[in-house]
Amino acid sequence: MSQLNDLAAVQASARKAVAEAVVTDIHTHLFPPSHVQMLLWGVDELLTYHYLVAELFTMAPRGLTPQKFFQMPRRAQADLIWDHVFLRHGALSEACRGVITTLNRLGLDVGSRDLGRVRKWFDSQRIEDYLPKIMELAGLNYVVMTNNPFVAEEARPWEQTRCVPDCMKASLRIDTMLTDWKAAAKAMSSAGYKTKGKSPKKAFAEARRFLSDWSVRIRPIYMAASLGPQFAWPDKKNFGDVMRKVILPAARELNLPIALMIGVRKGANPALGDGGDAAGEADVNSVLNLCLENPDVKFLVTMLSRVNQHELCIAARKTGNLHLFGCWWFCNNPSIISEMTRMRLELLGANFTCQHSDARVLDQLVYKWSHSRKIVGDVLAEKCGELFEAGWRPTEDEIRRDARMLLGGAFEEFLAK
Ligand code: RAT
Ligand code: ZN
Repeated sequence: MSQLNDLAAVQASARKAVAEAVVTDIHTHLFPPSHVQMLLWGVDELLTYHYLVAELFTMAPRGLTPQKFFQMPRRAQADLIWDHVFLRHGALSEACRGVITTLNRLGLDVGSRDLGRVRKWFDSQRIEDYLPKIMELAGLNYVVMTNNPFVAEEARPWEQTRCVPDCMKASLRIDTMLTDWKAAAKAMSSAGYKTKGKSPKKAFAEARRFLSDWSVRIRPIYMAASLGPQFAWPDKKNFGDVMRKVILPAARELNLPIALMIGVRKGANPALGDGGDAAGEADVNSVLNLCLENPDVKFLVTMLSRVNQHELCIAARKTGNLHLFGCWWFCNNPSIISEMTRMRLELLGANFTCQHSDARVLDQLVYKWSHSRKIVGDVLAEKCGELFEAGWRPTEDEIRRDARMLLGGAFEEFLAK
């Protein structure tokens, strides 16, 4: 393939490469269809996304309390959000625009504001056809799920042999072990593991056996936890022992990277449920300490506070076992995605995963990826353009290779190394 010889062609090629790249979505909260009701999809689920529930309570009349809201049927909750957030106010937030983009890309007439018609259309869809349709619209090869063995409702279906489509891969969620050892020990003990005796050594060995059995059962591609801003390493007070004696040895034995999402202040307003968590600045040096102390373990890391992002890029330059991913949750907004992607490219080249969707509702894959692709395409065009002006002459293939790196290729290289 020949080198590109003018600036406009380089920039157009970068935008096209990102728009057309196959994407690997490395962190979602989706479930396989065999988990039946747990795989959320459709307009009522889109409208009651916890990002939008939180927005509703910034503008709802005082008489509408979260308690009242959560007691309502899903459709009534969706009606309230449609009315207050979309019709009575500007629908200007990223989460609102997301619903509009999704419906529009599905071919529905959102301009008419006819929620009844939209619902009718969804009622006529079948998940067997709808899942591949969404994967294709979003341009994904596969999504990584979040599979928590400590939630009984989630764990049960895995105990029967059920098939998971190739487009969904598992990750083993271990928050409970790290943040609430007592609860984890109790759950493992009810599942037949001897985690409740007097000897912590024996309990930790059993916990490793539990992880190993789950790893055989769901074949995860990494283990994952989300942690608070107080995350510290070395850690003597909180989860240090569990990390050292259970998680790190299991990561080595099972050859699984550990994904850490750091900076969430869980339950800042518990009344809002999933929408009640807040963000806090964490200590990046702790991330670096953990990686440097365990060079034989791979870490996938994302942080919630915008303030942490620059230092985190620098940490990733200091060690080969730290892979940065995604613009997580409150960072998943155009202005911040643009800033973070530009900064990461400037400090790390294409060796990071620029985004994940965190989709909880299948249909969200459509907007999360179409919005992010646009921003990442613009940033890549800018960076390729600057390199061209410096004298480099890339080929289209090279630009396509780099776009894929940002959207899943670097993740797969990291897993394989
Ligand atoms: O982004 C979200 O939907 C959050 O509620 C969390 O799920 C977070 O991403 C996590 O994985 O803990
Ligand atoms: Zn998540």
